[in-house]
Amino acid sequence: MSAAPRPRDPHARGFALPLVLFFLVLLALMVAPAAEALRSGLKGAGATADRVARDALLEGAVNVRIAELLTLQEEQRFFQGSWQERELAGVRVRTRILDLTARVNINIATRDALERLIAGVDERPGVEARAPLLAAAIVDWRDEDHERQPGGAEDEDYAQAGMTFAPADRPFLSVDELHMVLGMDEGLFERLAPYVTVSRRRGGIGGHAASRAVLMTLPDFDAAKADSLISKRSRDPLAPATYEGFPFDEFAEEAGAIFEVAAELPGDPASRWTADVELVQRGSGTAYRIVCWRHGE
Ligand SMILES: [Ca+2]
Repeated sequence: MSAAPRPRDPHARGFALPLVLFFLVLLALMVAPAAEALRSGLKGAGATADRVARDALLEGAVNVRIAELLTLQEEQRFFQGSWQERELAGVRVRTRILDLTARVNINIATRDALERLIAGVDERPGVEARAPLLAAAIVDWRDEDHERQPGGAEDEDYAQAGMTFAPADRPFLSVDELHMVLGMDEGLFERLAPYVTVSRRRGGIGGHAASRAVLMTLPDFDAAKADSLISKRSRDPLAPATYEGFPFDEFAEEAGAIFEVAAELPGDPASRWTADVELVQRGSGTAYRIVCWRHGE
């Protein structure tokens, strides 16, 4: 069900803004030495010091974008994950914010949804046979029981495959944990990772930010419907994301509340720092919680 609208304090933003501006100034002071170190190339200081300075700058850039998120009302938080380039303390950085309802929660998605996602992102031959098996193995990894899903994999299958570990039988703790699922290979993991998350508490998909592959995990959604919605969205990103009465509201109760915020140096995706961030309404203000940090592409 859609979340009930929360009462708003008309002074909430006015109260929060000075605090956020103070936070931004503080961050600028924190990232300035890192930026100066990067600009000067840390001559003679070595690669490790360079990396520390770069990481401090990029973590600062992520925090700046989080601070900006806090200044927005919930209905203003439309972020589809497009990269923006900007200067931070004299260094060019790229940042992006993505509403995580654009990603499939692998801890809650149904076997059918996982199968549709895998079939949609893996274009290699044999995917029709591979997708249902892997979707079942993902569900077996996270479910508490040892009953094999049709085509799935439980303890004995891992043992037979020569693995020294068995399914965790609890929710995935990270997207990287998908690597351990029987049948997962690096090629598929790399195709799948940009479309999945473990940071959300609920399972739905948000119509205003989800990509084509993710929209097509929804029941009764096909390529034509997904393309139609994406085209409508590109004409007016702030329009309510609906498609012929499809009840996105019921699926996306977390929309505008949980985000992936990333920063990297231009042309260097390996430098990327990413935080999954949950915003929580607290009284007249907005609090936030960083669910996890990740480094790398
Ligand atoms: Ca299991």
